[in-house]
Amino acid sequence: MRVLVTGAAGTIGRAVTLGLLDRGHEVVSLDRVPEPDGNETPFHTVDCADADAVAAVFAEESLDGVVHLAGHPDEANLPDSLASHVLTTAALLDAMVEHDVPRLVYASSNHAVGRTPRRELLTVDARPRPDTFYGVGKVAAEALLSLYADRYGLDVVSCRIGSFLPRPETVRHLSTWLSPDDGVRMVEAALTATAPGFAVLYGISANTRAWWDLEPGRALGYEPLDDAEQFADTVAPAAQDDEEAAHVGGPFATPTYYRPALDRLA
Ligand code: 15L
Repeated sequence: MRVLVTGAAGTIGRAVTLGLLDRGHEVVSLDRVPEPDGNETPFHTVDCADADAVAAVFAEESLDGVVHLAGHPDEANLPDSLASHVLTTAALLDAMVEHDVPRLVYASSNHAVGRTPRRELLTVDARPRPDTFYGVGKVAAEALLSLYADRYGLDVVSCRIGSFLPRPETVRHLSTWLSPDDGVRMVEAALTATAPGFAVLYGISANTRAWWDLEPGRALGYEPLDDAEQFADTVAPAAQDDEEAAHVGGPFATPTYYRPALDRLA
């Protein structure tokens, strides 16, 4: 497939780009930062929230799908969160409709359901329950994906990613880790699954202590091979572990987590 990867210069973007190239796909890269040294793909320096600039990329490139990874990966105020996650997604979806690009894989986040109290394995049917404005942005972006799947027949897979890291660093990560190799497996499965319509999966590795249901991903062909448990001996317990285990969003769901839009009320 010939795939546009947004956020291609970021941590997940670099891993996914190399992984897709290794697996025989072609990648067209897009990021708002300049082309990184060593990049070997066509590269567009474009802010995804700029709908005209996004449309120009689609007019120039022939594409089979989009992997939308761009977006500020942390809490921000509400307008910035909506621009970063919702406006960027809308610009891409509109361009896809206009240019008949049928498939989008979206980097959503566990923080779309992060305020869910952590009890039994969380399914994809859980109600949207964001823990931050970041999570609100992801919920709203998923709503847009659903709208465009229903209205225009696009195939869209929303991957609620856990903790994408070289290796787990905290006790929570032993449940939420997504290894770089599994991240590539996840994206490729979501790109190639037969007619998913609008689908959601949890983007984690096959962690022994997983908090989220892997079956929706498996139904789309995502078979994770790594398990954070192999690193359990290297992860030291910390004072905040219990608090981080209270809700699935971990630190983002704790009472003291940074809340920029409320600063002026303090
Ligand atoms: C995310 O969605 C964030 O982008 C990342 O910074 C981590 O906080 C991760 O979730 C997580 O929950 O560990």
